[in-house]
Amino acid sequence: MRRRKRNPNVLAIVLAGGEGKRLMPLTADRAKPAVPFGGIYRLIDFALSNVVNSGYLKVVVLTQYKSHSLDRHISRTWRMSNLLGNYIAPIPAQQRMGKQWYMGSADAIYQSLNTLDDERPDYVVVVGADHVYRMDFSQMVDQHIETQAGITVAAIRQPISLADQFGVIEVDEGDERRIGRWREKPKDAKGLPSSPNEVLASMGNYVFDADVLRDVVVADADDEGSTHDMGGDIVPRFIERGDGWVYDFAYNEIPGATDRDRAYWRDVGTIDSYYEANMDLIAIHPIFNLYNYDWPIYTSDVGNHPPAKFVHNETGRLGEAINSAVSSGAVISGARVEGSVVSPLVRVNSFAQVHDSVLLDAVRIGRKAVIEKAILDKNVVVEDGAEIGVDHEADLARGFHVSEGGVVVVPKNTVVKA
Ligand code: ADQ
Repeated sequence: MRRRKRNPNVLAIVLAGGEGKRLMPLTADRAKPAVPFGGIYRLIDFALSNVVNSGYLKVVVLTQYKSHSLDRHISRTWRMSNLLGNYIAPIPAQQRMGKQWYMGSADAIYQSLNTLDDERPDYVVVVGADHVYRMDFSQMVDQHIETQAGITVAAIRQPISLADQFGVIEVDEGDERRIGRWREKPKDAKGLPSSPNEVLASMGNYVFDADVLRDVVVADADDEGSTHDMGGDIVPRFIERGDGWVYDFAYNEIPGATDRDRAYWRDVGTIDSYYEANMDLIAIHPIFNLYNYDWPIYTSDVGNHPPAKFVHNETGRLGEAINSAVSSGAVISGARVEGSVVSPLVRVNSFAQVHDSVLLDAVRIGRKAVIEKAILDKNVVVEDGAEIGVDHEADLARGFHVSEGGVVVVPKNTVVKA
């Protein structure tokens, strides 16, 4: 029997190399985990906050694709943070083991195995960096230790229509915590016996014994048929030998969280899901509550900005924002903002209207402009009187992206003419 320890020594590995193709154009020149979210955050802040709030101090972040803004954010917000100590280290692809960059996520771990030698953990928690949620990973580690699993995979119920985006788990008939069958992104998933319109989906978070993880990624690196992907190649190795266990996210306990809040998990993989997750933050009774200080979501990459300001203009027209989150340094002057997320340093000028939109840093909205259901990336300038999201034909003709759900995305630095 393998040796098990109490008060385990845990290393967290955050996989942050994702390209995020389906989030284009927001990922045109930043890695998906670096995509700004909720005004002042980047997507990776949720995974890292969960790691830190779970009590883990040794954290490595594996970066790769367009990692410049991600590295800058990690060093500004996380590595230098007094609160968290100096334990969070971004590790870029270093070509340690071969000539190429990381191939898949398993290769990223293989090429970083030296951190296991340095840190000598008993257990390794591997998590993605692309999701918005709160999770206490120590509860999953406790279960992993109790069941003596080879791998423990965190899972959540998701609509069957999304099955082809996830690793889909069928549990063992005899034991609902043991994985009977695993399929990575199946096109023809079967629903759960108790709920035919849902599947049990992997959240992309795993726990391993450190020595087991080392053995499995080394074996995978030698396997020429492998795509070196955690979900596609590593998990199936454990399922084949009946050694994969599921941690049901429904049991995740979070201090200070409502039931709805603690069950919240969004894979913001597409423009529509990214948009909806932003909207969830500003619901009157927030669907995901950023104001829970018992499990804070950390970020500090917000700069040294003055407070947000709302002023009326020369004609007495109010500058107002309702059902919205407005970040510091923003000025809303004689304009109306409704149902929107407004990032630092945004300016909205007189008689403009912004509805149901997400404005990233330093966006400028000119006088009498109209913005409806749109995401404006950093530094977009909307000239006086221009309209976005009002006529999708016109939006497409100007080269903007219009999502399936009708969200218009305007790429970084674009100047939008009237
Ligand atoms: P995907 O998210 O499609 O599915 P992937 O693209 O490998 O899988 O991304 C997983 C995580 O690894 C992300 O955080 C990403 O940023 C990161 N990543 C990807 N390639 C990397 C690389 N080469 N180096 C470093 N980091 C990398 C996965 C699982 C599914 C599961 C979903 C949950 O494969 O089984 O259901 O996550 O969203």
